[in-house]
Amino acid sequence: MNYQDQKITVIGAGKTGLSLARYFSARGAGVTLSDQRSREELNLQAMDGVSFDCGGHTERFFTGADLVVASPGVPLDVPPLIAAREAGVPVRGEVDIALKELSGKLIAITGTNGKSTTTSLIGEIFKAWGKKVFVGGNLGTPLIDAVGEAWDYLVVELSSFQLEAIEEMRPDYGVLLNITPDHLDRYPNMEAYVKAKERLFLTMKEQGVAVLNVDDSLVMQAGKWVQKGIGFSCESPLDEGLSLVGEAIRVRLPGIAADLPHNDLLLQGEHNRQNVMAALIPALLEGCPLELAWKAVTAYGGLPHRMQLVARVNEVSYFNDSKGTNVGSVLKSLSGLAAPVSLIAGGLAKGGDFTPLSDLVKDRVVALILMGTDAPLIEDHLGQLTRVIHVSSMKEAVQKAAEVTPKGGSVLLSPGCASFDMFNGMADRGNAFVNAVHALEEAL
Ligand code: UMA
Ligand code: ADP
Repeated sequence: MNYQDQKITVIGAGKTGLSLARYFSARGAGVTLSDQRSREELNLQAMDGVSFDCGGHTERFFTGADLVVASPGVPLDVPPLIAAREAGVPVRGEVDIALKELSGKLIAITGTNGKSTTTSLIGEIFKAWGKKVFVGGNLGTPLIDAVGEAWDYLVVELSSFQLEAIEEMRPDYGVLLNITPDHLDRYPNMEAYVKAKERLFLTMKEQGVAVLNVDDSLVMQAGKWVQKGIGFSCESPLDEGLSLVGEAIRVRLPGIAADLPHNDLLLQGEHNRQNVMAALIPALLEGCPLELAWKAVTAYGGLPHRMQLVARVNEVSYFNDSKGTNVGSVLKSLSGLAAPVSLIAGGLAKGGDFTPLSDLVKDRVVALILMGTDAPLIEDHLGQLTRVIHVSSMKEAVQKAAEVTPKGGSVLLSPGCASFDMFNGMADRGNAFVNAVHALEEAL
């Protein structure tokens, strides 16, 4: 694309914003990188062709630009973006900008939970098949970083935030895993969140295939936008699609009929079987040999910070599920563990309602160890069901858990919240847990 001499403002100087600024300046544009945080706080180094507008957003850089591009974490209704639109300046998202220059089949993955696992699984299958594949998006590497190379496949995790800004994307496959409440601090209500997820399909190519979780009514509602859908289900056997039948994943796709023993998978839990089924569909429809695809998914051990067994100390198992950042994911993770469990939770609840955890907490949780901004809210929703212990650090949380968890039990970090009130992201929080568990081991 030719951006020579264009005035382009990028809002948000995180990973995506920095990549966008580099991308546009390399193409001859005059770039302004704008962030509400100060340059010192952001620790921004000088960049060729890029000027900074930090510590707030100066309106003229938005109203006077030829193009404004928003980072995913910036809501599309913040005043500078409204001002740009009112001045007739186009406001775009990173994904549309990147796709203008990328070739290769596009497999886009979204859902409230399971996106990163499914995206990685699809990447593993296509790599094992010998394809040149970009794996990224919300997973961590901005899609704009894929520009400049020729890819066979682009496997892209998309958040609802990214989907909001998408207008031109034409996925060959759109995978929608599930929709449960999340990000209700950014969206006015659940309906608005569902609408953002539905955008995955609004721009689908006519020949594009939607991969749909048949067991999830909100997913199926969103699927009404598509011409061609292939389902996966844990609840009902499917004549076409992938489904769990007894101990097997039943595969029924054009020209393929097989039953695969799901006990072969390293990934544990029904939710991971859903992720595996969703991942297999695009690969098999693209012609990847079933044996090869199955070998890749059965060898896959999962990403860190998702139900990772850190250690067994004093006959208690410690699980790191720091990526459990909403109530739906805690529900799945806690369901996978037998009583007695000490649950470490808390942080920024994003408008979440914790009461759907009530039955599991009552039956399995011996101690609810709470930290962070929304600890009082979680106590309010669940505190009457079990013992509550308030802590102010991860180290203290793990020490308390070690004191109160009976032998044979588990300690689960699955916060149901974002981490940014106390940590530098979910990985930082997970690492703090892992370190605290290792410190327990060393103290033995
Ligand atoms: N900012 C402003 N003005 C505002 C709001 C924010 O200037 O009005 C600034 C902040 O001060 C900050 C910057 O915007 O400096 C952050 O931008 P960003 O949040 O888009 O951060 P990136 O580092 O670019 O990360 C984004 C995704 N972050 C979010 O969507 C919140 C990353 O997903 C993604 O990996 C990365 O792009 C690459 O694509 C993270 C995430 O938490 C993992 N995603 C959410 C989730 O999975 O639940 C959606
Ligand atoms: P995401 O990228 O959507 O946050 P991850 O694959 O990183 O999803 O998994 C995050 C957490 O969500 C996991 O630790 C697990 O607790 C839960 N989870 C994973 N897959 C699913 C699924 N298909 N349905 C519900 N919960 C899931």
